Amino acid sequence: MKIGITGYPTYGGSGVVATELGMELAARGHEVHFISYAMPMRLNPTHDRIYFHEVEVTSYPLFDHPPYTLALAVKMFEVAEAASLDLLHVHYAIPHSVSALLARSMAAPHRLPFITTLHGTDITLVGSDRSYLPITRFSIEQSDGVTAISNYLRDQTIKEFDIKRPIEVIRNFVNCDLYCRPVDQRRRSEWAPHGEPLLMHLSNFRPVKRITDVVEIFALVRQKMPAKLVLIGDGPDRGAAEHLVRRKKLAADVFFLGKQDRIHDLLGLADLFLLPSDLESFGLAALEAMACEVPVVATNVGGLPEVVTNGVDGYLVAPRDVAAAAKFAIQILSRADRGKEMGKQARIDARKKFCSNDVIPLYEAYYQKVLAASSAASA
Ligand code: GMT
Repeated sequence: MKIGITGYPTYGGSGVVATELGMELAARGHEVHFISYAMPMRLNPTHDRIYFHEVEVTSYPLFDHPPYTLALAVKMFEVAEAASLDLLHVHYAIPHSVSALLARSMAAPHRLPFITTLHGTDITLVGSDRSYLPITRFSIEQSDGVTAISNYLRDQTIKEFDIKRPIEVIRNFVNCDLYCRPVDQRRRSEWAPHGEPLLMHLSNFRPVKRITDVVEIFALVRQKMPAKLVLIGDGPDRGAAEHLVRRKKLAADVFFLGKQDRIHDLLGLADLFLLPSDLESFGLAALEAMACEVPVVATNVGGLPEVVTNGVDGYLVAPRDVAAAAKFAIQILSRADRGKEMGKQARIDARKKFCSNDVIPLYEAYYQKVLAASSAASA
């Protein structure tokens, strides 16, 4: 198949899923065209079947806000024509779904079906904001196919937007060959030179991720045992987290790595992964840690219970309950094996449901179903 993929190229789960999906599809023989305003992070165009098309948004003195949605629609249409795309697959409804809808109309009478994958804040925050709700609902209803990354998100979409059409759940995935515990653990000593327990967090540091709670949890752990914390990513709450680290006199124990490309080389160095978000529709970072044999302490919200099994491969606590999160972190890190057994179980659970080898064929089958329905409709 020839597939056009659009997502946010910046640091964030939906962009990561869009990029990894494109690379997996290319590895399976499909031709993949990424269409976006910048080269997606994590895109490693190792296949000659991967193309990147940059959307340039022309500015004009009249435009306070250059119309990216329109420029994207035009680029989608042009790429679809030039490369004879079979379909468009957009990640994150706003504004990608609306651009795809325009591109499909422009392409008529040629068929250009589009699939929208919902990721989370496009529904739970941005999409349900009154100013965006009607157009988000419209573009979901108009899509030729809609998928959600968890049961939670599907149910939430149907409820919030009163959606009548079917939404297919295709869960997020991880490449289980790439994401595994590295045999060579020497890099740990950069942060934990005396073999201290190592806690890790990875996100885009947005308020919903509760980065300051990560620091608070770590501070409680640190009162009980020597330990180190590695924070990967960047975003609006980094300053607040750095300030809290200094206030708690933890600067020698906490490392801010900023944005990193090769996450799979880092996650497997940790003993424990923290994800105390206020909300996660899925929690991709938790899954990536689990695949690397790292147990997770996360919050019991959204789609996280579909990823982490409480008491088996990690623990789930109420949002903002830093004391409970710290209690479980200390419990795991005080064990003789420092959570290694739980980590092994985490990988087993990740492999059971979320390996790309199993999930990518579900997307391929869904593409075929949407293509068949679209050609039947036009016949
Ligand atoms: O909030 C984020 O992390 C960004 C957001 C995105 O769309 O980039 O993430 C959402 O999509 C991820 C990939 O499907 C999910 O793993 C995250 O749980 C989800 N974030 C939220 O629901 C807050």
